[in-house]
Amino acid sequence: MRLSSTPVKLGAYAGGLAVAFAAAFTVGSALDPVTDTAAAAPAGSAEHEETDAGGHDDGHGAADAATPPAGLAVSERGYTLAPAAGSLPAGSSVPFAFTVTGPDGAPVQEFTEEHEKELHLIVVRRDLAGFQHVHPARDAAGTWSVPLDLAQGGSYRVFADFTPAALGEGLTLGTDLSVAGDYAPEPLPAPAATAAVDGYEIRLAGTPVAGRESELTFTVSRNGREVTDLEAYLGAFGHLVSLRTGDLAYLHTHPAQEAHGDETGGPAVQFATTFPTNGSYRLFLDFAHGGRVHTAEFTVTVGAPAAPELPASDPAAHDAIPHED
Ligand SMILES: [Cu+2]
Repeated sequence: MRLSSTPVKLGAYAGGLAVAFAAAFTVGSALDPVTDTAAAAPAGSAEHEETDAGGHDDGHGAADAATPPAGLAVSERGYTLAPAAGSLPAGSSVPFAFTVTGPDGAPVQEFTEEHEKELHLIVVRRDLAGFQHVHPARDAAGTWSVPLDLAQGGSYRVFADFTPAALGEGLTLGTDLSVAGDYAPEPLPAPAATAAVDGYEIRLAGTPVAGRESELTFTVSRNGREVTDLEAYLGAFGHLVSLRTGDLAYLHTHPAQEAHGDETGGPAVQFATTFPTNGSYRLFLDFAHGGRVHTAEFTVTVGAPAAPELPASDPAAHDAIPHED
């Protein structure tokens, strides 16, 4: 990862890009590169600074009380993520099989597609290295299978993100997967406003706060030029998975703007994400360009004391953001 040594003010720049996103986002001087390296404030402190005039969040909102973060449970609402094996040999293409069992104990056979797939599988080692976002195939008996890159040993976390047709709501279940072999845990990279992957540079702007929607803008460049022909991937120009360090609580966010077929977009992709608490998060941005999917990774500190509040002048714009899960 290439680190930006000089904080760059992106406010005016991002404001210009925002035209394409109509009025759904408040973009402007509040956007600063995410470069905070200061220690996080005590957990929960942001709750008591809630001044949103929208009135839909009393400071103990759905993000951190009524609805626990996703991905922490192997079983929820009668549905269970059941891997065929809890440990696998190391290898660069290891078959992984599992079922999702329903309230009747049988493998679920009917799913509702979300973002063009019945089930999204996210795999990451517990030290947040080795991120994979794959789409398993389901057989007639309801068993899902997909090859995983498990070349390095260690303890992996597997997240299955799906909507059982009978439930009509999305679930993300998580389970651990042990891979035998040498394990050299990687330290969490420091927070940075830029990330490099596959020859692309991605800049992140935004001011993440806990307990309510934070707007994050990723801008994709290549060879110093902004990429304006990002490709649609699974119904959007980007997919964002955020994992909380410590317990790997899971947040999956899609942009408000949908994208299909041969539509192109960029260079900016905007997300409204609700981080449940203060803390460090690892963000994984999937985007498609050149016929391939690329994943940019960022470490973000939520709740750094220096983080400015979003402007309170336009609560309607906040409420207009339609898509966040
Ligand atoms: Cu997916």
